[in-house]
Amino acid sequence: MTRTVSPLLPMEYSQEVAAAKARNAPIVALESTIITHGMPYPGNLEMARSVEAIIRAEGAIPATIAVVNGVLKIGLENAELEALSKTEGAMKLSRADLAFAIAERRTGATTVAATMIAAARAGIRVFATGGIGGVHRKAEESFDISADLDELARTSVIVVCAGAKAILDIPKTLEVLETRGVPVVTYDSAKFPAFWSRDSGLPSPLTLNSPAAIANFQLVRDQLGVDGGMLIANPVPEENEIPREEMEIYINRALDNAERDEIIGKEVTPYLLDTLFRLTDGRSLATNIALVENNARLAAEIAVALAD
Ligand code: PSU
Ligand code: MN
Repeated sequence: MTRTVSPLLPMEYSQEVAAAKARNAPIVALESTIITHGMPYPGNLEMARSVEAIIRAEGAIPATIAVVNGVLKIGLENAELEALSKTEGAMKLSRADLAFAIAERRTGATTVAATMIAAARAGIRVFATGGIGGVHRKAEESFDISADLDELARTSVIVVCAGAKAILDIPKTLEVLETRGVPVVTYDSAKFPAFWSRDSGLPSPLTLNSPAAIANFQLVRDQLGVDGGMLIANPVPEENEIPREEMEIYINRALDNAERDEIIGKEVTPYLLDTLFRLTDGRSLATNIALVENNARLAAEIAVALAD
């Protein structure tokens, strides 16, 4: 499906991404909410830089996506990345408000949903992140279901993550993905991973064991005319894992705090992530960085395989 887009959209490629597009090189998109709302400074900047370096080492080009003063950036120059990592009060942008930030010349970080929209618009097919948003625990009362899930259903980008955080209701998250026709493929394991831990206790709907097999699956979806995204779950490396039982104690405390402080809407996820970093004394941050790096590597391999 092709869409007509305004030639006036203020969208800019970084020098590196523009060059990669010109020679049809593999590109991996990266989100920026993880930088502004997902991790504290300076760990966020270290993570963002090392993830970009890993993608380059695998033979692909990184494109960190954000809105800076109303310009949709596809790839950030070094100084822009550093500035964003220190920005306080950046908007957290999803499908509902990505265009708002551009129209109103604001600065904002893109969530998984908004990054997918921008990546598709820029012709980038693969995207690496840490964890996706999903169905929150007690969603039957709060109705809190991330727009990431709907975006996965409608926008044709491959999203590589480490599963879903147990701050979410993982069974309900998988149910919604199934209903909306999103393939959930765990890399090299039959178990769906839960971010800090390699096993959520749930089987993975699908499993594939190589980047080439993932690229081939996507090719067949294209040939069939099945659009929409695909979720690749990449289990955190064993040496960086934090056991599920241990995290559950902290998660319950973070959820209690969120309820007590009456946190709602898009504040919920950043609040929970921040509380968990503090409760685990930064240990969850080290794991978080390791798993994003691991996802960047796999995403780059998939992008290279798709280009072949
Ligand atoms: N989950 C994580 N880390 C993150 C996020 C989610 O483990 O950084 C961020 C991502 O940008 C994701 C967004 O797209 O939070 C989801 O927010 P919400 O639940 O408000 O849709
Ligand atoms: Mn939400």
